[in-house]
Amino acid sequence: DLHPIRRALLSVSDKTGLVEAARTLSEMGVELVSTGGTRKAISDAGLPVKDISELTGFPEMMDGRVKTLHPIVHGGLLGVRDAPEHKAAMDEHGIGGIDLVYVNLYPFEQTVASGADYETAVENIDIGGPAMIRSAAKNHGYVAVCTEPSDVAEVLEALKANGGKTPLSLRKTLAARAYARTASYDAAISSWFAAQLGEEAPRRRAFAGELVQTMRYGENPHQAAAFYRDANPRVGVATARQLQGKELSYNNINDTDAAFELIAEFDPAKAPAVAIIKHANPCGVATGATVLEAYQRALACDPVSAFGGIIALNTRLDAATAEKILELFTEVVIAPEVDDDSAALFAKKKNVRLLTTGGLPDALTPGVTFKSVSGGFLVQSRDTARLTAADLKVVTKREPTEAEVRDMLFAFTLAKHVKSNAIVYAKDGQSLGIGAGQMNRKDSARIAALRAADFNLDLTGSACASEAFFPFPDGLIQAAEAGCTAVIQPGGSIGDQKVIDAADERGLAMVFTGVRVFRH
Ligand code: 93A
Repeated sequence: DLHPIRRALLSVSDKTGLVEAARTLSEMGVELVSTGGTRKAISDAGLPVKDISELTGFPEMMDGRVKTLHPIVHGGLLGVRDAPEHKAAMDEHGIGGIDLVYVNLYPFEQTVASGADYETAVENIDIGGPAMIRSAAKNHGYVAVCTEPSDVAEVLEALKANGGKTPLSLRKTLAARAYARTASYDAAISSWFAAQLGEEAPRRRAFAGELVQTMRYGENPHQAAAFYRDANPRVGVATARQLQGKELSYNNINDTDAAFELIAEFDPAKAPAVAIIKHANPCGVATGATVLEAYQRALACDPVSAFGGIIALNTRLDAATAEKILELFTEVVIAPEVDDDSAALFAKKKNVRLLTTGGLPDALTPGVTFKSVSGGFLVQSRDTARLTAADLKVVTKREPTEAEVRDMLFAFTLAKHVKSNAIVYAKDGQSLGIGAGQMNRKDSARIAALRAADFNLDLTGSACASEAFFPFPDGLIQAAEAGCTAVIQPGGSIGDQKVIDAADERGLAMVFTGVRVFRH
């Protein structure tokens, strides 16, 4: 199972630690072969190294696009040393075996992240590098493949421990890592292309994430968990900076994401807005003249559920608000920015996690969402539905007032972020009752009204949003009895006429959106 390393091929974009590794290999009597820039770095350090052109008899050409794509290289990587036929081919064509490959790729991910133009991104798609990595990994029976400095360190250690040879077990581990690297590299390229095409439909593209954090546990303590960031992440919980507090848990991240995605619906240029989230559902959302007022109005919706919640702001956290927030037990606070005074106040409560994002995600940016199912996962484009007054179709005899239209749009925006079946009562930019996750719409309407009553919130003249159509009048009647005067819902049920009649009988104004915003 032990295989000696006589010849190593080094071709790296990131040259950190290269010379040290090359020196150690050289001292062990390993022959070094390299591509242009890598060879120069090694020979500049005074170490013997052959240029790959000497092996292939071809110069690097086409701006380096073709430098290692040659049978001399790939034969040397793929040849099965113990197979007589392979050996004969190697001898006949003067192909020498290559026993170690160290390749790190053109930095496609970093290039794209730095906002490079299209041509630069394309030029940074490495072809020869992944080809060598994949050839070497396939032939792991004889070849050790490294794609990171830590891989090289492991190989060097193994060489020292085994008299210049690598064990098969290590070569297998390295091969598994190598294919993970080429897979995530190609996935990054694929998703970049999809983004270039403005392709909303998540069909026929690959996905990959970069590991951000492994957690002590998942949704429950007996479940293992990890957190990955997209290859091209947008502003959000995956790119947020944690200023203080305990490590984020799986549930923290899930809830913080729900909170921040919701609050990003509200333009800070129009008004400060605050959302409080529990179990990925909002328990209070409001705008206000100040951040503090927005927070207090959000909290008023359900101060009981807010205990242990997640708070998201669409604007900078100020000291007055920070002080109020800290009166309550809160798991996470996330905001685009935090002023120094608030940071100082938070520092006194070390356990509260405080995150800043530097901005708000654009709620309309195309993207994808995932959901796991047994044996697979579902992928869909993210819900970027956004309605304006012009999208609403009045279906009742009574037209809504301007204030009712504003309340309805606000309530429907919240309903998009509440687990189905969702009913939201709201007025003047404040949620007054939220009914989430019930198996029938009438119960959601009832629970939303019960909550409002619990906290002495008056639903008279409020708007009611339903994220999907009312199949029967019962849910709407429930809302009318609670005091709502305006109803917003998608429409489209065969029961629509009955629901419209029930609204007319009660003097309600009702609009259809034509857009459903389920969330499960
Ligand atoms: O342009 S390539 O796709 N064509 C090749 O034949 C090739 N061979 C190695 N890119 C190629 N490489 C890459 O060059 C390696 O993956 C590595 O990232 C880089 C090292 O180039 P240099 O040694 O000139 O700095």
